[in-house]
Amino acid sequence: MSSTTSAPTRTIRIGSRKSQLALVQTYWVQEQLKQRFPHCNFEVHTMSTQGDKILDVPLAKIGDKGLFTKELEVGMLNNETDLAVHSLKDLPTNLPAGLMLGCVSERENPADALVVHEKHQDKQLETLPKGAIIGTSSLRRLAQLRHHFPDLEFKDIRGNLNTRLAKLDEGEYDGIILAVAGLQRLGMGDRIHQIIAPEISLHAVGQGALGIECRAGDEEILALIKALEHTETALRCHAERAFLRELEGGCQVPIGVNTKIEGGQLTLTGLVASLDGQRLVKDTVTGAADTAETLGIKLAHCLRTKGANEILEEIFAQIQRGS
Ligand code: DPM
Repeated sequence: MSSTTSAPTRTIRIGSRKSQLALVQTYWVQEQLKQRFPHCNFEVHTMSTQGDKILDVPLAKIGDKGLFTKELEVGMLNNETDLAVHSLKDLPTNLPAGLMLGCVSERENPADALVVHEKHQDKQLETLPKGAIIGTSSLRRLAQLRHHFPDLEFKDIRGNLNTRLAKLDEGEYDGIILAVAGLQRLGMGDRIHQIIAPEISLHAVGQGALGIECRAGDEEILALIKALEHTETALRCHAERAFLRELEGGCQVPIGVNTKIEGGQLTLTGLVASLDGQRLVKDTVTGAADTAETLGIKLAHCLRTKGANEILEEIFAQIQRGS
């Protein structure tokens, strides 16, 4: 007869997509959790999502809700995994019943970057030749860049980061637009040629931060993942997500944001753009940082009265027609 006094090692199962970027992010979370909770065992379970399988269709036409997250969510609801690590910008603002956003980690630079073909090493967005082809499949980037640089051409691009960079290097594009955070996490920060200023292009909601999702009310898991939360990033992202949720925009509409917190005050700037870049509706609100969600909702209402409604309705109709 043997008895043991130490508690059995608890195994926590972390769901992740299989892409290189997703795995880098998930291993980072796993390592952070291991350091803080050495008595637990953290196991990574990889899964493919719809967004990983459909590579030949422009993102905006597939429909957006949960493209990169659904399979990971099913895993948690079926009790096969306990938490899931996402790029926060890919996590829909309305989560399935039974799940919650349990943690927002510290944000990296949320801006977008221009990466150019080697023949344009001395150029910037402002100085690329007329007709230069820029690769992006983000409607948000497309609309804002078209607005500021009407002489550039834009072409869809899909695939993971390495595939996109290869297409650029082979000469299919003169430049491509990627998130600074993604390039940096993959150790490819040296490919960043120009960081795009917020005056030119506002970033996506949640860009640069990781979101950890778990079962709603799973206090044991929440206590673990809350240890990785970065309060300032969380407040900023809660304001951004409330703004997007209130506009009922999925992740594939031309909606951009920018946030900062100074002296307890949160400033949120948001924009809705028409696809041709002709119309940009933009405004800014400021208020106490602990009222983040209220600020997001307030900004959404401001933009609606300034014409955002009309633009969004047009875009949903255009996407449905498949144009
Ligand atoms: C979402 C968009 C894109 C990703 C749309 C947007 C970019 C698609 C494209 C919602 N998700 O930003 O307006 O350009 O074709 C994605 C990336 C990252 C997370 C890559 C990227 C890394 C950065 C981060 C794809 N999701 O934006 O270059 O963690 O914020």
